[in-house]
Amino acid sequence: MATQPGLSLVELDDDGVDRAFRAQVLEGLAQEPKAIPSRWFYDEAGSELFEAITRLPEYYPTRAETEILEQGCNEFRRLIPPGRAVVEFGSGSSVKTPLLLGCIDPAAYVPLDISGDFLRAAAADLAGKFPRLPVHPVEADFMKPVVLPDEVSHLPKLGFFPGSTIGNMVARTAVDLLRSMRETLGGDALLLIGMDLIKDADVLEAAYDDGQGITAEFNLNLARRINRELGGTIPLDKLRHVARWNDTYARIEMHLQATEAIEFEVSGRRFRLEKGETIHTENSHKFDRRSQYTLLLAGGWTPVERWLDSEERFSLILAEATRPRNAP
Ligand code: AVJ
Repeated sequence: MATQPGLSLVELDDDGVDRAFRAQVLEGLAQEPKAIPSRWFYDEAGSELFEAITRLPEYYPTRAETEILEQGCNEFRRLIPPGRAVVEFGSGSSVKTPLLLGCIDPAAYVPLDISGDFLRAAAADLAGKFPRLPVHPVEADFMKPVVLPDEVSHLPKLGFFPGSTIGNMVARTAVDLLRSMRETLGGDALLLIGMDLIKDADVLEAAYDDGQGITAEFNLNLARRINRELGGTIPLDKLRHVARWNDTYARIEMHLQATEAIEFEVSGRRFRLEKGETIHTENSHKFDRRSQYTLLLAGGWTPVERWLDSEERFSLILAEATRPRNAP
């Protein structure tokens, strides 16, 4: 079922608690090994902490991707025809989105986000920078196919999914998302997607465990949010931030690890962590060219061009919706 415009997305229960948040936290803490989806990092404090992460010396992805967007303008213009509706998955960054829009002569800009507040702020910011560009924000869960506004239904689309957010998903979920993007954007669409690259484990682990402890705060903020919104009693001082490279799955994993055995409550239910046990809070998959191509092709997108930053740490890929045809 495609998301319809105008429906409220965040369902609250009688106590004003986000139903999906409570359900996923309780389910994730009851499971072994314990895990909570990383989407719940991004409350207001979490979003501000992520902004601070993007400015850290160790966290290269934002700077590397911005460099590609700055350097690639002429090539984007050559490969992306004018007159497209740019559909951004996520509410948009004040730096990256204008770089792209300023390059390619789009006909409209459609930011998609589940959070109406972030969405309206980003849309207003953008409208100020491009006063003649029609902006149509859509409050939607982009993990599902989205019905785009009538005003852009006749326009060919360019999907924009920067930041290597695709890396937060395991392959099955990433492929589901790519396929649903193709459904949202149409058979004549293009997709410009950012994907972080495999590199030395030391460099990756430092990017997710910085010297100032901002990423640790970002991770711990999830436990703080659980305590505040779900009546939790998690002892924050007995959890430590862990970021480790999992070479088998080519991903950085973030965990919250108990420094001693702890017991706590969430929404009236009791949980226990043994000393050293963790709650897995995030995957950030890293790619090489082959794994990128496999993932995109599995999701119905054929790569057209691929750019790296000058230090070859990050990549941006342009792909086109794969046309149905016979293959051997
Ligand atoms: C916003 C999902 C791309 O995985 O690098 C940064 C989030 N987590 N530091 C990433 C994040 C810890 C980030 N993404």
